Amino acid sequence: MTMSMFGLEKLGLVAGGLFSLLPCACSSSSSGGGGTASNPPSLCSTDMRATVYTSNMVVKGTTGTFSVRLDAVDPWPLVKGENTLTVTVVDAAGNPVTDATLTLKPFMPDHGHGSSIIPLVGPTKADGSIEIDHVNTFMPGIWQLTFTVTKPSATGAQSDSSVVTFCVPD
Ligand SMILES: [Cu+2]
Repeated sequence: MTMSMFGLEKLGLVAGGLFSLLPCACSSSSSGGGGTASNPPSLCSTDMRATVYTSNMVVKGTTGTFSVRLDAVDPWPLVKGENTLTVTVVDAAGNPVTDATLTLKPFMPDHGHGSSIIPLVGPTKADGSIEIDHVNTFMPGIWQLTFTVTKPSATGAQSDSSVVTFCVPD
């Protein structure tokens, strides 16, 4: 009786030894990947050139004469296809400029091409805001949006350009 119990105990120890080895072999193969299955990082989250839109963000002009305030980007993030921006040209003090002309040119620096669809710049409203339709970012990836502002003046036109870099997700 005592001998057989001792025998079972021995068997149990042997079995326990085996089981303590098996989970080790098992866990090293099953949790080798870190345990969490994550989606591959998106195109835009890994590109450090991409700017994330924030409400009323101001894109400074290269000469500091005029800047472009992005009042709305619809939709955000930009989609492959048609987008609408609402912008306001502002002077160095941040005040709206209502008598300037504005153009917008989308460009993909990685592919060296723009968009054949010219963005439609609407009239300047009383508050200075301008709606720009048909901002056609038709491919996923980095797009540079270049705003060019020209303001007529008796002493010669003033101009400036602002560039913002957005990423269009796949
Ligand atoms: Cu492209």
